[in-house]
Order: sequence, then structure tokens, then C-alpha cells
Amino acid sequence: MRPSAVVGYIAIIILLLSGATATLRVFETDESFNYNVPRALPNAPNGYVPTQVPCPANRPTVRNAASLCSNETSWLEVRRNKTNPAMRDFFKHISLGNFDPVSYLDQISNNASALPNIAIAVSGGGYRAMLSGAGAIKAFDSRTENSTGSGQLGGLLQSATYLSGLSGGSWLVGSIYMNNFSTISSLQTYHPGYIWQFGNSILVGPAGGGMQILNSAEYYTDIANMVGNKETAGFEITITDYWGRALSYQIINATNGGPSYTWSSIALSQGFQSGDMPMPLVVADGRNPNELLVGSNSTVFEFNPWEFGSFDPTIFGFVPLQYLGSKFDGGVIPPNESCVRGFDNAGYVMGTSSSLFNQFLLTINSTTLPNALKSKFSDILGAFGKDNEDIALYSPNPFFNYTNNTSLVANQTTLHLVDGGEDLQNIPLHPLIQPERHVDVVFAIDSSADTNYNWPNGTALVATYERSLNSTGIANGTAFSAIPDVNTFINLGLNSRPTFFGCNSSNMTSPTPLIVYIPNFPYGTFSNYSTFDLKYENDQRDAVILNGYDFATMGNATRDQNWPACVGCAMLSRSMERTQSTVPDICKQCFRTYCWNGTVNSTVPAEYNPTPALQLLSSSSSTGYVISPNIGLTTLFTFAAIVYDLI
Ligand SMILES: *[C@@H]1O[C@H](CO)[C@@H](O)[C@H](O)[C@H]1NC(C)=O
Ligand SMILES: *[C@@H]1O[C@H](CO)[C@@H](O)[C@H](O)[C@H]1NC(C)=O
Ligand SMILES: *[C@@H]1O[C@H](CO)[C@@H](O)[C@H](O)[C@H]1NC(C)=O
Ligand SMILES: *[C@@H]1O[C@H](CO)[C@@H](O)[C@H](O)[C@H]1NC(C)=O
Ligand SMILES: *[C@@H]1O[C@H](CO)[C@@H](O)[C@H](O)[C@H]1NC(C)=O
Ligand SMILES: *[C@@H]1O[C@H](CO)[C@@H](O)[C@H](O)[C@H]1NC(C)=O
Ligand SMILES: *[C@@H]1O[C@H](CO)[C@@H](O)[C@H](O)[C@H]1NC(C)=O
Ligand SMILES: *[C@@H]1O[C@H](CO)[C@@H](O)[C@H](O)[C@H]1NC(C)=O
Ligand SMILES: *[C@@H]1O[C@H](CO)[C@@H](O)[C@H](O)[C@H]1NC(C)=O
Ligand SMILES: *[C@@H]1O[C@H](CO)[C@@H](O)[C@H](O)[C@H]1NC(C)=O
Ligand SMILES: *[C@@H]1O[C@H](CO)[C@@H](O)[C@H](O)[C@H]1NC(C)=O
Ligand SMILES: CC(=O)N[C@H]1CO[C@H](CO)[C@@H](O)[C@@H]1O
Repeated sequence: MRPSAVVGYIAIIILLLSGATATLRVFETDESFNYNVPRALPNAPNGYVPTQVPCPANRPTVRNAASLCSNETSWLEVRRNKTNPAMRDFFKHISLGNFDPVSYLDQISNNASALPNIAIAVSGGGYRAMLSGAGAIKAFDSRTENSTGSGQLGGLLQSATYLSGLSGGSWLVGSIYMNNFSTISSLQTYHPGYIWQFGNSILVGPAGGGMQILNSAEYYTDIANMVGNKETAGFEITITDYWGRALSYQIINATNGGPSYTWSSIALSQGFQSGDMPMPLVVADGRNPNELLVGSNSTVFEFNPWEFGSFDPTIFGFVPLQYLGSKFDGGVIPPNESCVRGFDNAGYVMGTSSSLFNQFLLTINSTTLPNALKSKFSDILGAFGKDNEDIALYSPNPFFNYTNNTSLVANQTTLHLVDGGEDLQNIPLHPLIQPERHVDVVFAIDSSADTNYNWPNGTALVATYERSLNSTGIANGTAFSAIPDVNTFINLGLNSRPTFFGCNSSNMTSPTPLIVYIPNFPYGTFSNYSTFDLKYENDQRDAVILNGYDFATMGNATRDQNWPACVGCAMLSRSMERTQSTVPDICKQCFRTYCWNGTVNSTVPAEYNPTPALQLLSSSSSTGYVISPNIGLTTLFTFAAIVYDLI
């Protein structure tokens, strides 16, 4: 660990990178700032460093994944008392023609299994996905000003039971939950030195002042020290530790990115316990032992407020999240071992879900970076990869010796985790299609960069669909509605407006949610920034958020005045099937408009370059063709190079 050398190294790299706009700045510091806003969450015993604590009398164990954990089951009852009135409120401003949804909900209000069970999923794709997703969440949040007027969708968030995020989407979920279920408007409000100031590249760190009393040099020193202390305490560290710490400065509204904030503390916060918010879920992929490629047979892990684990047959178990880092053996912590707390650092969880450094080595030579940089970064990333330092390590593996006969990792001392989108399932649907969760409808926000110009083309849904076909293998009983090929998505425009999949549940063998696919599409702004763009000025940030608001509401219902009603129909659809209610006329019309009807057109489409649905904002670039990922990629590679020097 040579922090002073590191700073010099950063400066050199920045000078070397012609074209990169990052500059080292000297910030004013304000050490007198008194940060004492009450927050329930910084409960790690020793900041970033996982630490041994006495085990509780009831020692933590690994649980079989055949059912939901009891904490979730009892929380669901509490939440239902909140989603029910929220849905009634929602339908006060969404009319379904001559059908009265409020009295329908009243009729079934005492029948838990008849009530709609709603989820929202936010895809990965770096800041682009985080901000586009934020716009959609803003539109769905009844706390957003004017969101409960006509043409608006405010209240869908309050009606939802689950909110899942992956990679960039997990940064959104973390931003909301780590800051007391904050609104997107409050995250956008400017406070000097606070979070969501993406004009300060992750390479340079936060502006000084406010609660961030650091300048760039101190930023790196601070990150290096905290991660170094974790290593000294006997835990394996990788680039994901640095990455998660760096991200936290942008996401967690506390001094130095809140090193004591744990993901499991969400379960302890008052608002969550009272069911005032949906249950957050974050997804990461397991990399199979001795494999470098992450394919459709990789294990999908979830972090929920209480537990970490997987429903996949390759693990089929969950551990209590707050005791992650303890030395589980055969599903128990042996009597001579203490428990460990603080491993589930919130930044580390978000960093794990977005840890895609292992992909860079595989793709670096297909970039247009100068050859000198290619070979330098190739060397560094190669060296990382050799020691598995380019992924997230979960060591000790909590599933060690657990279900030896079926587990892929029972004889591994370390779990290897990577970005939740590396298996191409870039929308975090996996937790939401688990039969035990009985989800009726998923509003799936897709800001994946699939096409040449960073628009989604349905690849994420195709991946989830294909994985579900192996029902006796990796899918382990999950089902998913049929999804056409990506060419069809483009040819039929299924990616240029919302599309429903799985409308007709009568031709399905197992229950599976209706998918309301809501793709990133330009309305007032070209929101197709590169995934690797890690620097957004505030006006760009706000333009992408507004664009997300627009693609979720279809331009405040200007693109289709029926759209809010159609969202309402999607929310009620499965419930009305269960209660054998007559489908309202307006819903029939909606399903004709928005349901994929099985048509395919797999011919190779022309280059996809959509025309904006609204007048472009003046701050927007005037074309969808200008996106160059090189600056952002260079930022990330440089981050890797700096960390390489630290590890
Ligand atoms: C989960 O439920 C168990 C059993 O009711 C309880 O002992 C435990 O404290 C709960 N865990 C959390 C994090 O709330
Ligand atoms: C839900 O609300 C009903 C009616 O107010 C109440 O009787 C019940 O205890 C509540 N359930 C939970 C789990 O809070
Ligand atoms: C809300 O609507 C009012 C009345 O139309 C308008 O004056 C105000 O600017 C709107 N606020 C936002 C945040 O759009
Ligand atoms: C961040 O903290 C500051 C200072 O307490 C507060 O004013 C601001 O509202 C917070 N932002 C969020 C999103 O919680
Ligand atoms: C996963 O799939 C890849 C490619 O099909 C295959 O080579 C590998 O053996 C599979 N791994 C496991 C653990 O099934
Ligand atoms: C990329 O190209 C460089 C220079 O040609 C080469 O040294 C390196 O091995 C290549 N890296 C990979 C991962 O193929
Ligand atoms: C777990 O496996 C290791 C070696 O594979 C073995 O030494 C140890 O006894 C096992 N633990 C239990 C509880 O069986
Ligand atoms: C799992 O395998 C380990 C190592 O072979 C062994 O020690 C342990 O007893 C096995 N556990 C079970 C539950 O069979
Ligand atoms: C774990 O078990 C698999 C087969 O069950 C074997 O191929 C592999 O070498 C073992 N790994 C270790 C670290 O023992
Ligand atoms: C769709 O996206 C995938 C990557 O996710 C890409 O490989 C494929 O070429 C794209 N196809 C079209 C037609 O855009
Ligand atoms: C389905 O999963 C099983 C068990 O993991 C595997 O052996 C088989 O190859 C898979 N089939 C397909 C079509 O992927
Ligand atoms: C429904 C189903 O197939 N569940 C299986 C999932 O995987 C575990 C572990 O292999 C099995 O025990 C379940 O039966």
C-alpha cells in the first residue's frame, strides 16, 4: 500500500491520456460540517472491515431455498396493508372506462391470494441505466410533484411489493434505500459535496466540502486504507472492493461514502419494517469454478434485506446476510468459530452486482483504444485475472460443504461473483420469477446497450426465456413467457415502445408473471450514452432522468392517451384471471395494442437508430450517432490500473 505513490501515478496516467478530460482538482475542505441527520443504517461494527463478533444464541445457519424465509413471509403481510390502499389511490386517477377498479379492489381486499402482486425491475447499463431507471421510478412515485394527475403513473411504486436492480440498476436501488427511501427529486437536488454529482468522475472522486471532506488525494488514500484494513483482517480483496468503495461516494449520503452502511441494515430500518416501501433485491452472477466465461448456466445470486443466496439448483440455499463473512461449514458455523459482521458493506454489494472488470480483458482488443493503451491495459487486466482479482470474491464461501451432491461450489473455499448482467440476463427478473414469490406482473425497465448505438433489443428477455426452458436443470422450476428473437424486437418495434409478454396465461403450463417491457427510447433526449460513461454533468443527468420519466409515461401519455389505463390493466390482469372477472373493454383494447401476439419477423434489420418521440431538449445532442465509449472506457481501465498498483 503506497498511497502517496498512488497519487503521483494517477496524475501521470491522467496526463498520459490525451482526450480524457479528467483533471486533478484541489477542493476546499469544510471539516466543520456537522453531519448528524438521523439515519438507521451505519451498523457495521468496524467500518469497512468485517469483524468477528460473538454469535447470537441462535447461531446462523444456511437455509434450504425450497420456501421464502420467514422474515419475508411476515413482512409481505405488513406490506400488503400498504400496497392495497396505494392501489386504490392509484386508480383514483387512472380510469378504466366503465369498469370500477376501486370497488374491484375493495371486494378482494380480504383475500390475499386474489390481490395483485406487483414488481418493478431495473436493468444494468452503468449510469445510463441508473438514470433512465431513476426517471421511470420518479414517474411511478406518487411523492413526485404532479405525478398523480391525469396521464401520470404516480403510485405504481407505492403499489409494488418488490423492486429489483442489477449493476447500474443496483446503484439506483442502493441510492434510494441507503438514503431512507429517498425520492429521485431529492437525489437530484443540489447540495455541494453530496451524492449524485456525476460531473465528478469516479476517477477523481467527490468535490470537497459538504460531508465529503476529501480532495482527490485523500479520496484514494482513504479508499486504499479501508480496503487495506480489510485485507489485514484476513479477507481476500479484489478490484471490486475499491470499485464499491468509490461508487459509495456517489451513492451513500454520508461522510466518506458511509463505510459502515450494511445492506442487511435495510431490514432494521423503521420504514422498511412498517412496509412503507417495496422489498429491494439486488442480483449478481456466480462464475462457475474453473470457467472464465459467464454463460446462461451460471448461478444467479440475490441479495435481499435478510439473506444472500440462490434458488438455483447449483446452490439452493440462503444465509443470513448480516453474518456473511462467517466461516460456515456444512451449513453451520462450527462451535469454535465466531460470527462475522460487516462483510455485507452496502457499497460492496452494489460493487459486486456491477463488477464487470473481468469482461474488459475479453473485449479490450475489440475497442478502438490506441494500441499502446490496449497492450498496457491488457497486461494489467491479465495479471488481475490470473489471481481472480478482477471479480468479487466472497470468502469464506458460506455454502462450503453444503449439499455436497448437488452444489457446484461445496468444495470451494471462495465464491466468485461478477456483474449480474454477464449472463445476458441484464434485467433482474430472476428473483421475480421464483414460483414461491407469486409475482403477477413485472414492470421491466430495460436500458441495456445491445445495438451498435446502445439501445436495447430484447437480448435480456431472450436470455431469461432461454434459461427457463431447462426446467429440470438450471431453471429449477421457474417459468417465463415466450419471447421472440432480437431481430423481431427491432422489426416489429417491440423495443421502441412498451410491450407486454405473457398476456395469455391460459397457454402456460406453470404460472409466470406478465412482463411489461419498458425499453429505453429517446423522447426529449438521446439517452444512449455508453455504459462506460462515468461522468455526467448535472444537466445531462437531469435530461436522462426526464427521458426515463417520458419513456415510462409515454411522454405523459401524449404518445398514447390510453397508456396509463393500460398500465392499470396490466396491474390487475392476473388478479382478474384468478377471480374470473370479465376483462374490461379498455383492457381488451390495451392488450390488442401492447401484447406481443406471437408474430415473428426474423429478417436481419437495418441499423437501429430511432427518431425521438418528442421535441429534443436544447441541451441534448442532436443525433444518436455521436456516442464514443473511449473516454469512459479509459476511465475504467485507468481505475483498474490505479488499483493494480494498490493491490
Ligand atoms: C428474521 O426472523 C427471525 C425469526 O422471526 C428473527 O429472529 C430475526 O431477527 C429476523 N431477522 C431480521 C434481520 O430481522
Ligand atoms: C393489516 O391491517 C388489518 C386491518 O387494519 C389489521 O387487522 C392487521 O393486523 C394488519 N396486518 C399486519 C400484518 O399489519
Ligand atoms: C406541476 O404542475 C404545475 C401546474 O401545471 C406547474 O406549474 C408546475 O411547474 C409542475 N411542476 C413540475 C415539477 O412539473
Ligand atoms: C443528503 O444529506 C444532506 C445533509 O443532511 C441532506 O440535506 C440531503 O437531503 C440528503 N440527500 C438525500 C438524497 O438524502
Ligand atoms: C456451462 O456451459 C458451458 C458452455 O456451454 C460449458 O462449457 C460448461 O461446462 C457449463 N458449466 C457447468 C458447470 O455446467
Ligand atoms: C490484445 O492485443 C494485444 C496487442 O496485440 C496483445 O498483446 C494481447 O494479448 C491481446 N489481449 C487479448 C486478451 O487477447
Ligand atoms: C468440510 O470439508 C472439509 C474438506 O473438504 C473437511 O475437512 C471438513 O471436515 C468438512 N466439514 C464438515 C463439517 O464436514
Ligand atoms: C461434504 O463433503 C465434505 C468433504 O468431503 C465432508 O467432510 C462432509 O461431511 C460432507 N457433508 C455432508 C453433509 O455430506
Ligand atoms: C471439487 O469437486 C469437483 C468435482 O466434484 C472437482 O472436479 C474439483 O477438482 C474439486 N475442487 C476442489 C478445489 O477440490
Ligand atoms: C442485439 O443485441 C446483441 C447484444 O446484446 C447483439 O449481439 C446483437 O447483434 C443485436 N442484434 C441486433 C439486430 O441489434
Ligand atoms: C439442462 O440442465 C442440465 C443440468 O444442469 C444439463 O445437463 C443440460 O445440458 C441442460 N440442457 C440444456 C438444453 O441446456
Ligand atoms: C422445482 C425444482 O426442481 N426444485 C429443485 C431445485 O433444486 C434443488 C436442489 O437441487 C432440488 O432439491 C429441488 O427439487
